[in-house]
Amino acid sequence: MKSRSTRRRVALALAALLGSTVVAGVQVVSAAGAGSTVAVQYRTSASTSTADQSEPWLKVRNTGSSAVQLSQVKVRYYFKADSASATYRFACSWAVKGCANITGTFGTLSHPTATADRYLEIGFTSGAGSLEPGADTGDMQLRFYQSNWQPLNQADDYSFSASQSAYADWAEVTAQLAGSTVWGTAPEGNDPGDPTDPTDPPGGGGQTLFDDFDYASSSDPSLSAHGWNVRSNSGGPGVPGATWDPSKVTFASTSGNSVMNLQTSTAGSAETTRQTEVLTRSMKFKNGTYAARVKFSDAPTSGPDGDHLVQTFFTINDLKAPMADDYSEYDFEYLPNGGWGESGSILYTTSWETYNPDPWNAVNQHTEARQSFAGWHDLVFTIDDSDIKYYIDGRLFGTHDAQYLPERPMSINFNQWLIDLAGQSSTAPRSYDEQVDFVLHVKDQVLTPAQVTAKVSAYRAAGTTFVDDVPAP
Ligand SMILES: [Ca+2]
Ligand SMILES: [Ca+2]
Ligand SMILES: [Ca+2]
Repeated sequence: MKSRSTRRRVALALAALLGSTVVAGVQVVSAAGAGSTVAVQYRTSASTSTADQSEPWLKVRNTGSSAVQLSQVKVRYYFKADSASATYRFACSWAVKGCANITGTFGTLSHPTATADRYLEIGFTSGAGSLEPGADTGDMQLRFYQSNWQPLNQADDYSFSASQSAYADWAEVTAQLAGSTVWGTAPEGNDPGDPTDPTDPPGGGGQTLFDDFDYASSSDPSLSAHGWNVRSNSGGPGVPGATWDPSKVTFASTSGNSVMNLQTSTAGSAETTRQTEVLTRSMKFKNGTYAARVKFSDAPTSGPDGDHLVQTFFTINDLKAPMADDYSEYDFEYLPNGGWGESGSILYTTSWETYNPDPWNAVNQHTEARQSFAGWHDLVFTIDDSDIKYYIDGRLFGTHDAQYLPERPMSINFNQWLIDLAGQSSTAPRSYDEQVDFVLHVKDQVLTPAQVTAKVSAYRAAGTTFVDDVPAP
């Protein structure tokens, strides 16, 4: 174990947020109460046996006696794939609750039948809100199609009915509420809540956040609907008086893959310094696997080099009191130009028990490498009940001890900021980029880096750019 007293605090980023309205936006979702249940209505607007796309339109209705948080509801529509290798894409044409609040992912049944070997699972983000007793979601005009745009055969699909031209209760789809099946009949042997289902992970967990960062801009409503906050409130870490600028978080696509860019710039003064941060609004992430593909850079995109830049991927919660032991933080921090007393490129991974802001006292364990990490890297860390492991590009980078395990859930964050303005004294403008391709979290499961890669590949093959079924704490 080492403590570094020279380090400034990434933690201050969240400490500053806690004073703002952001925390008020954190969803508090209780488990579904007794007597909570829903019904699902179905109709289709594509009734032909062979169609360019399947159009299952759905409504979810609260038939219980207490309010239902839609983020706890999952609806499955079962179908027979057109071939073993067929992949499908989900789309939402229109929905009363807002298409940005509706997710669609595809799964494979563990016990395929003559009419079903796949399913489309519809979920809701926290932005979809709740349903009072008797209320329904209104129209959800959904569709899915083969990724290669070849026609699909609906006649052999378990949940399909050509004659269902108006909404009515439909038991050939299932609904889960907080993990329990409360509506419909799954194809035999495939009840989504069946504890013997071999696709259910042993020991629980497995709920996943995956985001390929496919957005138009930092003000894209989907970005917020998917739970992200692009920071604008002032405060640490970094140069005192610097601006956290949401407009410097941008998105660009190459070969169909969208990448998020965090740009940090300065012309040598606090007034001209622009820092960037993107973080989940919810602190709901604790044990499990965390992964991101991140591009670090050693040089500015323009202007003179040398600033004490920090490029990061980390999880964190709030320090409730100096040295409170239920504080938790896990960092990848890359300093391309040194800082914190270092003179060259250095990468830190750091696991925190707690700290005292004043006088500064850090209780943490870290692993460091003094070399360039410019370019794309697969960053993974895992947290279970015994230790914290950090991996870079599939190679174990550091293992940290059980005394640094988290006590409470955290947010997931990316930021890029300047430790100080001492690395380059010029007043010429310069700017630096940190890019993020995707982020993945799998709750309560330790995945190998190869399993992370396979999971991301599977989401991409299915056309899924976002999913989040990690329950609120
Ligand atoms: Ca079919
Ligand atoms: Ca991406
Ligand atoms: Ca702690």
